[in-house]
Amino acid sequence: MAVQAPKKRLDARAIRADFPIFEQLIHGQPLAFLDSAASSQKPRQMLEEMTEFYSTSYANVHRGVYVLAERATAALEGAREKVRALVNAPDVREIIFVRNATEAINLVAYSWGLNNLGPGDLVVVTELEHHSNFVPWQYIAGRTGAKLAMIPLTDEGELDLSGLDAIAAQGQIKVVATNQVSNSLGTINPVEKLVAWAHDQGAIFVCDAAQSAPHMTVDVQALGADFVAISAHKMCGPSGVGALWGRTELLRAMEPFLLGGHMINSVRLEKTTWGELPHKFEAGTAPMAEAVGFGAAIDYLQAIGFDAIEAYEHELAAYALGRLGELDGLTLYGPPADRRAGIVSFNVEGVHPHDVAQILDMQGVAIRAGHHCCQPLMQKLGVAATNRASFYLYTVREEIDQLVEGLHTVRKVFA
Ligand code: 7TS
Repeated sequence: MAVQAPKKRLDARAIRADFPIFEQLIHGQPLAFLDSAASSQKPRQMLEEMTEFYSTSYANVHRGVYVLAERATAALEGAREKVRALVNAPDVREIIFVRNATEAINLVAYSWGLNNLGPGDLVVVTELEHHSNFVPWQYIAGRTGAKLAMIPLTDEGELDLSGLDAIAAQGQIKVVATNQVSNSLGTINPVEKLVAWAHDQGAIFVCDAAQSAPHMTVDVQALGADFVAISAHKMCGPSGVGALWGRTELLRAMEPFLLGGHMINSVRLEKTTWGELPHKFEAGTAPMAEAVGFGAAIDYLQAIGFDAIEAYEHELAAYALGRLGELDGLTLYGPPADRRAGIVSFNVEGVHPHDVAQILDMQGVAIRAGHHCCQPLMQKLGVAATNRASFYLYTVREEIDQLVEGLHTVRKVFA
């Protein structure tokens, strides 16, 4: 994907000063936090807005007629509008607050899948999926008698679209579910192409945008997808909240996912009827303060600009791949820098990823080691685990240098 020069360049050092986490030393070293794909750090602006909400405007929403309840409701609904604008959804009622991207995908798999899948149907995912966009589909396919098919990967860690016709010949494709950016390899997937293919088959397209929405513009209308899932915690927001966007006509036709308070229209002994969108899918007390934090995080990221963030992370990925390429005995996974987001996965020959990560931790470097919730991908790569370094708008090159220094130490320790 060609990245155009951003209108304004991002100043990572200035941005970093907004993040209190970097004010400490870890094992006596500056913190090189290279695990933002798992969860991002939080800017003071977001933390302050949540504190302000708890301190001045907190009450349960939608139920009260008093001032605080009205303020809290306005804050929650204001946050919903910010999410709508973030993803350019046509209607704010199409934004459902959920706990995270995992819950968003489960909502679709259960509420849409249970009523729309059956024997002879095909659910298509990819070898590159996070378990969150694999296991729910595998399970619901199993429950309904549908089959699960996978789009395979090339050796460079990109989706191999040459076999799409062969997949389509296996059954009636009803769902295509893929991520936009891979959390393991950083691969940027050709989602628009896959959406067009899914629609040609008469299928819906579910986009897991957990790793794209934090780093690039995600426009649901431009994408053409039917559902999009995001998590706030990966994009400078708090944990415990995420959003599902879905098309009105699909959401209206779906059964609810969770049942209880707030999601009803009327409850009688004989029958309960469901509330309007988005409430039908928001049973129970909403993640109010979390939504406010999510909104503040969106404001923060938009003020910097997603074009600038994306371009900066491409530079970091290229820098990291270059520096890691200097090391002997290191295997790098995934596509070249110009076709990946700010994520690099690698293995050090003869050293288990957990040992690598532990030695790096002693030097203040935080990376992830494991299967990254992508066991089908690990199987394809022929490894049990990898090391993964991932970047965000506050990442500076010195952190990548610190990683490379740390890897030299790993090599010495295990020589
Ligand atoms: N989809 C992708 C592509 C992800 O990377 C993740 C989380 C999820 C879905 C699930 O998000 P959640 O907020 O519901 O947990 N990825 C990672 C990771 O790479 N390391 O820890 C979590």
